[in-house]
Amino acid sequence: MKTPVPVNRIDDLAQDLAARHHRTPSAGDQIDKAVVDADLAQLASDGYLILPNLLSAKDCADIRRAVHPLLGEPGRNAFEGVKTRRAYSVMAKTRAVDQLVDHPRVLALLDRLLDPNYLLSQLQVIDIGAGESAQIEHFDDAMYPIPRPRPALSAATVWAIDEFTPDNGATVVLPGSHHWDSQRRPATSDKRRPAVMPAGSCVFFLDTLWHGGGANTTDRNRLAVTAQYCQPWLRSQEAFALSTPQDIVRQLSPDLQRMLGYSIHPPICRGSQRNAPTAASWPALTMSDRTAVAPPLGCARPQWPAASRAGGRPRDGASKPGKIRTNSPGAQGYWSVAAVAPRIGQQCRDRGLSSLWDGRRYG
Ligand SMILES: O=C(O)CCC(=O)C(=O)O
Repeated sequence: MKTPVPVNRIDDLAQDLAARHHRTPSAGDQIDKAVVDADLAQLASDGYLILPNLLSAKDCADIRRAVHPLLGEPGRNAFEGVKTRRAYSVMAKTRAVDQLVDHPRVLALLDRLLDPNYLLSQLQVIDIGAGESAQIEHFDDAMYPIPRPRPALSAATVWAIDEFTPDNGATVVLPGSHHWDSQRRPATSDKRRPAVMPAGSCVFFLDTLWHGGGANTTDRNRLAVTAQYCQPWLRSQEAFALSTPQDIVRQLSPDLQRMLGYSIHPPICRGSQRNAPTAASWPALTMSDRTAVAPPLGCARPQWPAASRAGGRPRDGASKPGKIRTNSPGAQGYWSVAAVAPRIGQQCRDRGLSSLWDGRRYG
């Protein structure tokens, strides 16, 4: 075990207090840096890129066979798509799409765009039915209420399991729209591009990019799998730690385990009993245990002092509430967006993404 780091100043909290900042080598490490640099340059300018032919025809056929039985009823509204069927909590239901979620080419980008121990936010199968209308255009990290323009807080992949054509519901993207401010909405005059690509390819985009499922004017369905990933300090769209039984988690790659939340964001976010949770160390819980216990599974809910509930930070780990340090940047001990934004901005500049960031909005 590492020696605990001394904490004397507020800046020391950026370190690994729990001495458990587990970083397994990412499968993305195997991708040539020049390839990743080129992909990132295209993302910075257009907000999206197509990664062609990453899966074989056999991979696609296997995925098609595995996910078809998982598809539910058609959607409840025009956004979900009234002729579109989806499957949720897919991690718990099949291993057929793991190879998409931790694909090295995708992880290589995420490793540079997001902070270490980023999370899987959503994993869905989307089968756009014949005759479906175009989906309402949107951007996917809109649920995080931070003004734009700003860096993307999450990123998405949409994998073509069937070929995406201009008329079968290919995802339609609005190039450059990741730069838009919070007020701007798509106009008919804005440029749109259907993500036309062979089966086995994926479109990768920043979640600040406006897009939508395309209209399917053909007489055949369009099958896709979408995986989204978010910063490790945000709430994910799907609750994978609840929906994925631990006997399944134990079978997954280290990348998948950390992305499901078996990881920590320093100093202590998502800890369990002062440690980073590991799939190996957690007891196997039954489904009824899981529904009875709120996350984090099996941990007593800490009784924070009032100042902590008001937004301050505890002095010590999750199992040991203590006095709140009051030398935090905000007037009432809050770690405000204004306080963290310059750090986010610096990270973006370090990663060559300065064009995505206008730090003055929070200044
Ligand atoms: O199916 C697609 O191509 C995109 C779907 C989408 O953007 C969504 O449902 O949020």
